[in-house]
Amino acid sequence: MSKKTLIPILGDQLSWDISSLADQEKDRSVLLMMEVDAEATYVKHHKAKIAYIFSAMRHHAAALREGGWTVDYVTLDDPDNSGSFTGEIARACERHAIDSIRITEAGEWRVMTMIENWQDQFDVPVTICPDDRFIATHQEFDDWAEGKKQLRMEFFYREMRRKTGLLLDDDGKPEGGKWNYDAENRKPAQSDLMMPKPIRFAPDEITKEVIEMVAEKFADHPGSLEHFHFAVTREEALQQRRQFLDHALAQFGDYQDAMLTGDPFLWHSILSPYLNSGLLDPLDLCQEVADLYADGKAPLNAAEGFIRQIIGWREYVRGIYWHEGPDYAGRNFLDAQRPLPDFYYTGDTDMLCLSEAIGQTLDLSYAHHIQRLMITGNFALIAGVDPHAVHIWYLEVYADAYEWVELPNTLGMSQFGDGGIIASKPYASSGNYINKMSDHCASCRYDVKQRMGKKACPFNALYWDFLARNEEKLENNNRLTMPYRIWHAMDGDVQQQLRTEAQAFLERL
Ligand code: FAD
Ligand code: DLZ
Ligand code: SF4
Repeated sequence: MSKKTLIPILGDQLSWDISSLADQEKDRSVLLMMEVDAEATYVKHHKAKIAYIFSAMRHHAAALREGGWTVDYVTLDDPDNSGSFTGEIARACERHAIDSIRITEAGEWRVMTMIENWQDQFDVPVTICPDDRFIATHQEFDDWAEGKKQLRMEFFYREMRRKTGLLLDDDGKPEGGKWNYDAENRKPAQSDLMMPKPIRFAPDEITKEVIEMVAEKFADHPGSLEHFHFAVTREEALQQRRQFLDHALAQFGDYQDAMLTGDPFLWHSILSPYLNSGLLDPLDLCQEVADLYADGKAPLNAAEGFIRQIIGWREYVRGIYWHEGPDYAGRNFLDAQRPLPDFYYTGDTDMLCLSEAIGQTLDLSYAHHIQRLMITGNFALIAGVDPHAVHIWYLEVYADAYEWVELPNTLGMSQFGDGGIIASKPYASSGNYINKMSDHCASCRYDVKQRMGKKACPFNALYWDFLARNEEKLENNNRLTMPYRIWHAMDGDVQQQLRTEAQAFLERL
């Protein structure tokens, strides 16, 4: 019997044209897909995230089989399941006559280390294929970063615009004359019954079975399965993509930073789980957005803003993750040590902005960017929570969270743990910003205008306390000159009182 190539397809490699399958012969290949306990529990992923990944994996395996591939699929409840990727490769090597292993690189240092050991462990050649679902290769990012003092997303993004040709005119200049229209994308929103809603996909038999299994096996994990709404096939993900492009994209720019009580989605795309697990292709999506702009169906600030999130931010954070190395996860520039407050796992807090963001996260495994950055992230930052604990929470609770994308966003952008590689200043703010961009404060038990006293919004004293607490490390940041000037101009008694109130609040947490 001729030997075959074993091709493991990981849970975030659910793309029909994944690089490990390129040029492979179907009758010379065995594809291996494995639901393993170690991946579900190395952090306590949200129940709906696990159900999404397992169901999407099962549907993808069926599609691959229909396409003529041989797929060996190990379910979590298989009594012989060893519980880990490496254990399952070992078992697959026994089940099949294998002469080589071929895999697309993983999205995490942890898993890459496992894969790099397989050649020695199993004594077969292992080919690791680059993940070509991204626009920039690791080498391109490293070349761009080489010798630069600051690695600002904006300049990397322009390179990606040039590389893809997206939103460039015939002379290679940016459409409309500017690279970035972010200044137009900061409008607060008002509740509107006509607002688009993402499609809720009713669970089919496969999804129902997975949900039942996850409910039983991961009962102690955070989050609910009651509101499961994800697409689990490429066809369904394409339907959500259509829904967004036809009904939300045009307003995406204007209201990108807005927040509304009771509305978890606004004009966001809700496409990140599908982009990150491979059901949708990022470049193809951006090309359609650029075409809609060219056809007059989407304004430039929306099209540019959306494309920037994907070929700018998404590519940039991936570049940073691999460029900075595995020690990035342990950085803690501000030496913040506080444990994460319990209410991040219950939503049980009387600060309305936080209970909204955390409540919908536990229900839906989703929050949009500005909630992650300016509500849950901002609070953890100004309260001085250990950035590693914050990182674990974000990795657990969001359906789109894989370390390559989550870690730089959380530890770098949101918690300033890398000392300013990603963010030129900490994303710290008082209640004022939240009041400007949301309708939460109007219904909150706290008064956002008060800095001190029982009714005062806790974000206010915490913000000043954060600046004072970290003055030595932050005072020379020229983007903080103004806030420090205001702090120093305050009466000493007021300063003292703000700090005392912040401390008292933190002790009660
Ligand atoms: P939209 O607002 O519709 O944006 C469109 C797409 O742009 C997204 O689907 C996503 O693919 C991409 N995008 C937007 N912003 C970013 C960004 N900063 N980094 C990477 N891609 C971006 N995104 C993840 O995909 N996974 C994560 O684990 C993750 N963790 C985050 C943690 C923190 C603390 C913060 C501040 C942001 C994080 N983000 C993460 C980025 C962003 O919040 C999500 O991509 C977005 O909320 C997903 O919802 P959406 O698809 O509706 O996005
Ligand atoms: C996140 C996740 C989970 C919860 N479970 C699995 C799994 O059982 N099998 C699998 O192949 N992948 C899973 N994943 C995604 C992997 O953790 C992901 O592929 C790695 O983090 C590498 O990016
Ligand atoms: Fe949040 Fe403060 Fe506004 Fe309440 S008043 S919603 S705690 S920012």
